[in-house]
Amino acid sequence: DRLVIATHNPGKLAEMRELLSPHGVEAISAGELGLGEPEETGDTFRANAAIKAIAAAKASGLPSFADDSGLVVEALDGAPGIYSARWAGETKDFTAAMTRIERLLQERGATTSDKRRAHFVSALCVAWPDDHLEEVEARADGILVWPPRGTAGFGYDPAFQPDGHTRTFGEMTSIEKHGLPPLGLGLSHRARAFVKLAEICLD
Ligand code: ITT
Repeated sequence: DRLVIATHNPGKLAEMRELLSPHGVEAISAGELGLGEPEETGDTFRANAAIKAIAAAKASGLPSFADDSGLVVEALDGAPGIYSARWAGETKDFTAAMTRIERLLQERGATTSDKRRAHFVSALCVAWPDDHLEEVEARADGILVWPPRGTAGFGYDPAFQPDGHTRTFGEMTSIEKHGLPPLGLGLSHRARAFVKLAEICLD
């Protein structure tokens, strides 16, 4: 079975490959196939995941797997949300994006952890060339810490400490971030969404 992973984000690609690896599918990335990036015009994570998966399935003729994800900060009315990648700008400066979030939290007096709640969302979509679609979504809840800690992972990982843990995603190995055995299945939003998807269509 060949599957296209429809992302141009290297951090995400690495995680999606790891999550797929026990399922015996040969995964090729959108970059390796030279596929372009469709414009993400949806107003939900789910809609943008479908846009990316459908575009890759049409362009490649292969089943295609996309993730649309982001960080939802409760005290900021859900920002940056579906704009999480765009907040880092063309230069993908996530230090600047994390600093901007922290400044906004300070302006709102969000100093205690109950006011610093946030969650990551991952919407996953698999699209087949015959137009069949499967879609799932999951979240991981936690708090935002300042300053950011750790250099693992990507994006906003150093600022996010999941509930029940004392380390940020940036301080975890990818195995720990996924919550894979021996630590239990499904810690990150992406790993949790993946568990749902695997139940539907991967085995
Ligand atoms: P593709 O569309 O090519 O997949 P992208 O980076 O543009 O790549 P999104 O539009 O889904 O992807 O943006 C999601 C952003 O949310 C991503 O760039 C990260 O900054 C952030 N994000 C999502 N999942 C994350 C995670 O597990 N850890 C840290 N940040 C994450």
